[in-house]
Amino acid sequence: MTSNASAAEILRREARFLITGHVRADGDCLGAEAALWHLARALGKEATILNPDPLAERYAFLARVAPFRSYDPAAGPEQVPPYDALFVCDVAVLSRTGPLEPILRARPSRRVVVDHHVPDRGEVWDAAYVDESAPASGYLVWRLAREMGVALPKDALEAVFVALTTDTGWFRYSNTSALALSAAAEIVGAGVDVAEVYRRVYQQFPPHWPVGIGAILGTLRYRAAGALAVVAIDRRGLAERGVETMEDADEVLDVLRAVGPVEVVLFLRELEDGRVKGSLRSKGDFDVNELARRFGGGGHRKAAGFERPGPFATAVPGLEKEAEEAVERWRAGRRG
Ligand SMILES: [Mn+2]
Repeated sequence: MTSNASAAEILRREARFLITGHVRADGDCLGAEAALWHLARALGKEATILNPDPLAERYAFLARVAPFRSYDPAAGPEQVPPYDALFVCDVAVLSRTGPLEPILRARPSRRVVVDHHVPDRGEVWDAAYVDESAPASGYLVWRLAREMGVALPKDALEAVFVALTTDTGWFRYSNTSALALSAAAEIVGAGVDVAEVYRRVYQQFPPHWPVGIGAILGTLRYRAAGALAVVAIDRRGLAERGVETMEDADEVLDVLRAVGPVEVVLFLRELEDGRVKGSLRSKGDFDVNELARRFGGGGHRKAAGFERPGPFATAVPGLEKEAEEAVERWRAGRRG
């Protein structure tokens, strides 16, 4: 990564911004984008949020706090408005912007990344506002605004709160730092309603949701003497239970981590396009980022993910075996 200017300088100097993030944006990615949009607007600039995907159902309420647009592959590159600088949130490689990547690469613009992941494969940025120790990308936008002396409006603070809470698992994970909590305290002090955000993000699932969670948990197998919990479900497995799609199922990761001997969780699911999406979580010092990287993904030490080509039934055994071997090696290393 190279950075000749700062993110703040580019925000002050340029006039038109395009804000985007990774495919299947999560609460942190979306929260960071919304806060950045407000920051740009507070500086009197033009800004557009354009994502590779529409808002996931659980984050649909965020449309109230900022205008989210999603890229429609059928409509072509013209739907991407002209811009002077591109801001990419919560990911440091353009390849993770899916169908937007070729368009973003073709446009001459400044490129800025705002991210808190372990820095990855070289992408060239004009400015990198990256801090691996930050609890969330949304936190970084909040900090950037503060450094620039810009007061964010309440909608932006709500977006930052969504970013902070979703990426820290509601202040339970190891990224729940003192900085995360003091930012949250200020945000709540400014009037963001904690219970309301919780209700919107975690208590608005459709009636089929628990059925889908049950179907996923029904595939559970323990590996590596119970240290690895694996669940894997394809679209047929859901359809058999009358569930069409399970957009949001990350709660199974919490259920499996609640099991005493489980150190690592591997959750494999089949995406609409037949690809395999993998989510990895670690409770202790097993590094899931390292394992995810071997599968072509990445993330953090305790939370990481990857996507692989299908077909699902062919891909799963190999991924499961490699994960099992990695956990076994880690266990052997621990025994010394
Ligand atoms: Mn994040």
